[in-house]
Parts: sequence; C-alpha cells; structure tokens
Amino acid sequence: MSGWYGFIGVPTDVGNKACGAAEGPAALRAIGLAPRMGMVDRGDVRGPAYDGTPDETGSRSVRETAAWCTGVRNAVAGVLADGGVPVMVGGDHAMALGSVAAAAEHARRQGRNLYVLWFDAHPDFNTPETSPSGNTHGYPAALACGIGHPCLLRVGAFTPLLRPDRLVQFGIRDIDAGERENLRRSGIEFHEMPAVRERGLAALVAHTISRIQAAGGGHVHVSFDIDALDPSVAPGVGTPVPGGLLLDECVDSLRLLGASGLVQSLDIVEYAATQDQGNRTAHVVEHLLAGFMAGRDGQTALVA
Ligand code: 6HN
Ligand code: MN
Ligand code: MN
Ligand code: MN
Repeated sequence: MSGWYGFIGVPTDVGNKACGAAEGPAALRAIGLAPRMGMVDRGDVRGPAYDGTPDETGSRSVRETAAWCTGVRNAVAGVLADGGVPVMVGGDHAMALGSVAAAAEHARRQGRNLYVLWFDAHPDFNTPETSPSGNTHGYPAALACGIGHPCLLRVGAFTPLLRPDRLVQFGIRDIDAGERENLRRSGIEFHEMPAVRERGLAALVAHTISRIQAAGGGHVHVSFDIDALDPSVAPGVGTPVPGGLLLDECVDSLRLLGASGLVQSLDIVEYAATQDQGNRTAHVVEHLLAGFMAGRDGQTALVA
C-alpha cells in the first residue's frame, strides 16, 4: 500500500507556552524532512498568539486553542479528502483535538469506527476541574472522548468524537490525581511504563491491532507525543519525564501500525526544537516516520 503523505506544520504552543513546541515545524523543515521522506508539504496552519490569562474555569488560551484546532481540523480534512495520509506536525498536543475531529468526521462518512492510539508520557486526560496547570495540551484525549471545556468540545462537528473504549494509550508515566480518576471513570485502556517493560511495546501494539482487526477494522489515528520517548533519546521536549520509551521499540511499533494498513492519519507533536541537543530529536522524528512509512509500503529499508 502506498499513497501519499501530507506534512502539515502547526507552529504553536497555545496549549502550553513553556513547552516550546512552536518552533518544531520550522526545525524539521530546516533538516529537509518533508522532501527527504517524499512527503507533500501542505504548509503551516496559522492562528492567534498565546494568551496566558486563565478564564473562569482556570484554563489558559481556550479561544486561541479552539482557533488553532479548527485550522488543524480543516488542514487534516483537506489531506484526507485528497486521498493522502495527513501527518500533523506540532506544535503542542492540544492540536490533536483538531486532527481527531477531522479523523472522526472522515471515519463517520466512510462508515468506519475511529480508534486512537496515543503514545505519550502523559494521558492528556485532564478537564478544567482536574488540571493542575490550566494548560490545554493536558486536555485533548479527554476532549476527544467528549469531556472537558465546552468551547473546545465545539471544535468537532459532533461530540464525543471517539468512544472511550476505542482509545489506547502507551508509555504513560506522569498522571495527575484527578486525571487518573477521569481515566478510571471513562474506562480508558492505558499502559503505564511497568506494563510496557513487562510485555513489550510492540507486543502491546500488535495485540491492539489484532483486537481492532477482529472487530472489523476501522480508521486508526496515531497521536505520537515525542515526550513518550525517554529524554535521553529525545531531549527536545518541553515536559520531559524520565523512564520512557526507547527509539527501537517505537520504530518497530510504528512499522507494525503502518503494515496493518489501518492507520490513516498521524500526529507527531511536542517537538521543542529549542530544547534539542543539535538536531537529535529532529532525527528521532525522522526515524519514527520512516518506520511507519516502511511498514505501510511493505518495505524494510529505514533511514540510517
Ligand atoms: N503534553 N498533566 C500535565 C498538565 O498540565 O495537564 C502535563 C500535560 C502534558 C501534555 O505533554 O502533551
Ligand atoms: Mn501529550
Ligand atoms: Mn506528553
Ligand atoms: Mn538519522
């Protein structure tokens, strides 16, 4: 299976000013990522600047987050409509609300079930009530499942965008107390690092793929937060958490996902170029994408 890939840059950190993800797309363009990997560069989404004033719920930059996510939704929908695989390159993880909205609408039109596989150190399952920071990049997985700030729930054409039992998270190791309660109440399947170490990331991912295939397949959206990786592998992130995933197991997992033929859209978010050591983390992004593409194209060649 081949087809084409559409690189969508989303240069913002409205979801958390301090995460420094606004420079990610430019840094990846500087290493020539899109052309080198044969992706079509669909340009950057644009939107308003960060405004850190908390609203009545304690959330920061909600209107700005909604505006950016609407832009992401339109850009991702555009690539899907043109028959490509959108690769939404953040930017902070709040932007996943926009890509999941586009994926959900596309899946619904095609009569398919939407699944989301979330690779992250964090579950991003906070609501304004549980968030310790008010940063919207802690909200998107919960928003996709229909809980959270009403302004943000309106970004998609409907809500919930995703059934909670169709969200699976990997690499989790930093959960806020109220967030854990949200996860429990919604019945989310999330694999924390001890379980990943015990069973193996690729084995867990393979199991998830089989479960989706057994249920008749669907549209699988992969949302990959670079901070899922161990900071020793990927130092260029704004919210590093030690004890994370290794590069090889992520590349293997993305290769399996590519080869499954189920994945029709992808996010790579939270790459903070200003925190990077040289271009190390930029190259990590390249390796992750190469793994996915190799699986999808049925090839074994990977970048060196
Ligand atoms: N991310 N749980 C913390 C919060 O502020 O809600 C951190 C969220 C990190 C979000 O890395 O995408
Ligand atoms: Mn995240
Ligand atoms: Mn994270
Ligand atoms: Mn390399």
